[in-house]
Amino acid sequence: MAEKNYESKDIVVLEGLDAVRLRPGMYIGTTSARGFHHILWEIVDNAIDEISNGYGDTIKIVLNEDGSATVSDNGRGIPVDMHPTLKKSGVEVVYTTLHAGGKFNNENYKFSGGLHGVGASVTNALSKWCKVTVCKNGKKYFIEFHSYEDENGKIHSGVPVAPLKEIGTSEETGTSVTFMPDERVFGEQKFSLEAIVRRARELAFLNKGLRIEVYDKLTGEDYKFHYEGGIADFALYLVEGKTALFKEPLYFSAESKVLLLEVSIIYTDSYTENTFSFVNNIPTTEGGMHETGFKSAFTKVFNDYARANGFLKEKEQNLLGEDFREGLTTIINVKMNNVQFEGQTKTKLGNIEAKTEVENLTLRELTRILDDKKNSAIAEIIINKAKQAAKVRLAAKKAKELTRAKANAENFNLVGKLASCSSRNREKNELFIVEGDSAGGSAKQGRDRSFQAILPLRGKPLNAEKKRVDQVLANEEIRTIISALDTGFGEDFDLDSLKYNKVIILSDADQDGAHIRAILLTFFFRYMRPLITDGHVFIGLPPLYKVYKKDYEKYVYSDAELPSAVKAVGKGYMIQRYKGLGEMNPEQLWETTMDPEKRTLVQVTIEDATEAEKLITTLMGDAIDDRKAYINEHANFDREDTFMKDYSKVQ
Ligand code: 1YM
Repeated sequence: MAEKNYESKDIVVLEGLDAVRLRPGMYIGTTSARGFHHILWEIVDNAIDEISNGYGDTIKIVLNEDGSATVSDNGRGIPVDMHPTLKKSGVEVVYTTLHAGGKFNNENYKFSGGLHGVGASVTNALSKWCKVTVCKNGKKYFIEFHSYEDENGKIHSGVPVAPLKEIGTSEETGTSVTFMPDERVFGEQKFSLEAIVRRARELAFLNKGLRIEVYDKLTGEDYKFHYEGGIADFALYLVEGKTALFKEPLYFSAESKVLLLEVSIIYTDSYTENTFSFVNNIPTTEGGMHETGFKSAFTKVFNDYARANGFLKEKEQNLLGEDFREGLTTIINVKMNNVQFEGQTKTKLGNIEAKTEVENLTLRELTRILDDKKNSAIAEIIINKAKQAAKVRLAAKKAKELTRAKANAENFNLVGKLASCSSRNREKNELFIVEGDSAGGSAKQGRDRSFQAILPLRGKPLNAEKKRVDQVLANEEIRTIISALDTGFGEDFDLDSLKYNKVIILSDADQDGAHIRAILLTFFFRYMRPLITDGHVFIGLPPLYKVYKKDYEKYVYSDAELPSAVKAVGKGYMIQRYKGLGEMNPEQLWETTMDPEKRTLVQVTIEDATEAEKLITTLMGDAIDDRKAYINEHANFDREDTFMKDYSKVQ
């Protein structure tokens, strides 16, 4: 791309800053953890844009001891010359004007990243102070902004303390920004190293060649990410611990007038499909036009190849998309302008043109790849796998029909297990899936039978990660769950038929309990995903201890809370430790774990689909050693086990 000169006069001004403090939610969605981190990513986005445009290669993120964060890059440095009409330096304009930036002047930016594209000024507006250093033209420049309260109690945010000032010389070029999120906006929050590292890694995968470093001054931990293979490396990362069917992912990148497309494809011997798509570095969890276009091209190219090369006989039917996608991990990375996000969580690409563009580019590129003789072995592996999947699909269909007939016959049996509730109010009804018959018995007696149903699980339900659909279905515990929920599963899953608004897993606070929980979540993740994404799945937290005296008792839900409970109960206290749910009598179970007024539920969410996917693979997949290491490292049965942390937020 031809280099364009850029000057401060090119900055387009669309709106003032004032509104941001007043309604932070309008600009960053929320002031909870997500919004708190969002203001960091706004700064990082600018650095990524600079590097994507071909200037510099490294971004450093430092978490400082005082709670502020520093982001720096080695690009050209934000323009420092005077904006002709605003009479301010480029840096000041960028940090004090909403929507300031070349981003709105398509000639200068090709495709720019960023979620809301609200820009660095929002970070400044929501910070207590913000300091920017620019190295450019052999010189070093500095400006500081602060947010202060005037004598009338009005807060003025992001105000320059002084104009941009030359403070020295420098051989280098680049921008460095340090900001302190304002606790008047965010309350007391800290940056999460884990979340930042995870996103930094993702950004390094999505932007081939980019170096991104994260350093936590408090702990001394540091991380460096750099992937020459980009999303091809991402695909390999995602299938770590699984058995890949070929070594190097299939990869292509292509460009049209409308968009830039990059795809990588790898297969494993598993039976599930994983598509991860991104638009302008943002995960499009709900898919959208780009995914639709890709899928239709993918199926067509492979069917055509299969026909042309004798893998499909004339009288044989075409294979289905789902046949080709069994065991497939795909990453689709799109960069384009004027994106429209839709869907419940605004993570679905709505631009219609993206469908045909991605479809055409994929048709062209995949055909080219398959026509290359050195890929014929891979093509054969993929087609044979799809043919096998088609066979199983037909067999599973038969098995399903059989199971349905059988399930009807066995309904009597199921009714015996499931203690259903009397109300038909789906909005209020709850289903408790309870580990073990004895806890199940207590739960049945302790519950409010008007809206709480109990399903005791006898054995461990089988591991849903490893088995094919027909095998999953053959398992009695799983079938029981499916019939109880009444939603069907897999492709047939229908959320509208769900009989319970909350599905609550109650298992013991030990290794077995964690395993059962993981198995159930894996099953829901694989075969009833909307149940999770729509927020119907919860984990119930039974207490670990009771601290009591003659006429006073207190339940304790974590080891951390124990000392304060002991203090509260006072002299002469006694402690009972609950090893399992079964040790509680019905009243206790109701009071501590089931009563909506008093209980704590952890809602299971999929915050980060790629991470969830990896976690599921590690916990449930083949690589036993990985799993052991993972469990040993993370599983802390003091309510903090990572399985819950990664999936959940406490309600
Ligand atoms: C640590 C954060 O903001 N880097 C950064 C930002 C800009 C430039 C370079 C830049 C862009 C352009 C020309 C251009 C920005 N400039 C603007 C604006 N790092 C960080 N590095 N020269 C320098 O877009 O053509 C907004 S961001 F608007 F001033 F051009």
